[in-house]
Amino acid sequence: MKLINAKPSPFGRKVVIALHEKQIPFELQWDIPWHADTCVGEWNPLQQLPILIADDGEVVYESSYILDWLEVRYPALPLVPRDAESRLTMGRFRVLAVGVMDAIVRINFELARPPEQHSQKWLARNQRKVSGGIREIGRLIDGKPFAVGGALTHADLEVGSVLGHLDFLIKEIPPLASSLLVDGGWRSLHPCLSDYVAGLERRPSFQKATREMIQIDFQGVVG
Ligand SMILES: N[C@@H](CCC(=O)N[C@@H](CS)C(=O)NCC(=O)O)C(=O)O
Repeated sequence: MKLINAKPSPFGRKVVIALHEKQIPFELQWDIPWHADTCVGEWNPLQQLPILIADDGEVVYESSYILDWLEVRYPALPLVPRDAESRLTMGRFRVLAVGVMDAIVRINFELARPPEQHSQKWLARNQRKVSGGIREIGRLIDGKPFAVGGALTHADLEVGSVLGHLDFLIKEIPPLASSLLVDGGWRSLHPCLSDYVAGLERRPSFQKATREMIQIDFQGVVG
């Protein structure tokens, strides 16, 4: 199967981690969805990466849905708990992680506009979502090594791909740093978060899912 992915996408990273955890061989193709020569329109009506193309030609997009699809088609080495209550808890982590990442994307594009067009109200609203979501993730994890039960699940992939991305974003996209350091930054929002993320990042699957910053013309997208 082939994964079309963007650098340095946290959305793509969770899919890469799932593929490694489930020991599914795959080919990686890089694309820049923000640039005019992107291939996304060919495969995904929503024009976003990651996109997974199965060996039989089936095209699957939207990172959380790709995780679900992989679990159904490749049930070995499961990343979803069996009991329904645990699956519901897993879904709550997904909601929080996706909500935080979506708010970060909105902040990023707001800041890509000329400074005189920045809406401080909109930035503050989205910063509250980032801090609130991360604080709640920390409260729910509360010192445990895994978000749900005693093993790695989609909840850890969802949360880990976002929290594990924050230091990277602060370093690589300087305009984002001040928004992501509001309230003292993600580590200050709950005392358990640093250790939780460090534990995930030690896993071979997370280490193999490396990140690299590339030049992206965000201004060109919103300008
Ligand atoms: N909800 C989507 C978000 C994916 C996403 O935003 N991908 C970025 C690359 S990191 C993208 O392709 N953006 C292009 C666009 O939104 O037009 C998912 O989870 O797959």
